[in-house]
Amino acid sequence: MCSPGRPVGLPESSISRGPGREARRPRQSVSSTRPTKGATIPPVASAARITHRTASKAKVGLAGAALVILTGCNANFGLPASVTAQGDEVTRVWRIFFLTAAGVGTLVWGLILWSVVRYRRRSDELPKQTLFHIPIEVAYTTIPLIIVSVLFVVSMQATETVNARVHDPDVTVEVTGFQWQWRFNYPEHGFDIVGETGRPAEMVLPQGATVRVILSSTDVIHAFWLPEFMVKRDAIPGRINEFDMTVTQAGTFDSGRCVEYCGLRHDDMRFTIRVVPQAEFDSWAAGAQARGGTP
Ligand SMILES: [Cu+2]
Repeated sequence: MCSPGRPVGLPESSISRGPGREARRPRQSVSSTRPTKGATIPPVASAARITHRTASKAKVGLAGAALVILTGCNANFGLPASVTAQGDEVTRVWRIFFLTAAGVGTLVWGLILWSVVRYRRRSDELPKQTLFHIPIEVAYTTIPLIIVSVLFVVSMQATETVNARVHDPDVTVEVTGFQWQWRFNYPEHGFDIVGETGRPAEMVLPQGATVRVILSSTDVIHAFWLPEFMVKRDAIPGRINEFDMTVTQAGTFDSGRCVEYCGLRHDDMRFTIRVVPQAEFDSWAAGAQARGGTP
């Protein structure tokens, strides 16, 4: 925490070792910068104007930075609106992390700006040099530890919530990635939806249902991702990844894609998830079953 020694180039007598043991370096004799006889010395009012101008510039800079940050973010600080219960949890954690980072960043930038303005060079006299300030060292060690510990607990709780699986899901979909599309199998209904180039696969789900996704791959590693659902898992040959999604909002979400580079036509691996009311899902499933699945 403490680093013994003294700043390079400073005599021992110029270093303060904390409150009560301060020592100032004697004023240096720099004859070349002293005003010569007859030179004009700036009046006090002029110095005050310069200080005021510097403070105004700092305020304008801070306001500009805040404007850029605020206008670049929505209420979720850049995340899309979630349509799953798991996504809501991810959004909650993201907000906590974002606000914590913004608070720390504001404090650090504020202290830097304050130091630059408050301790700007006024003369050739070196400012007070301080070592071994125990209260400050304890503060800047313990406060980050507390922040990181709290964020760790928040992350662990969210991970458990997102990874939790219900005993009896409403719908099960076996998702298989292959070069260069996706297969969505509905084992309870007995049909497959298989995508192909130019006709991406579409998964249809009932609104409000908890959906068990059983994810795998037949060839190389792919990754299943759809921003609004906030799930991103690898599809690995020979392995099964299982997770639940509780879909809370209806709509058509067509930005699903593979997010693990899997070959030259990786960008063909798009898919859509359409969330519909339960009755509409039932009739869609009956129709797909009758025609034997795809399309
Ligand atoms: Cu891919």
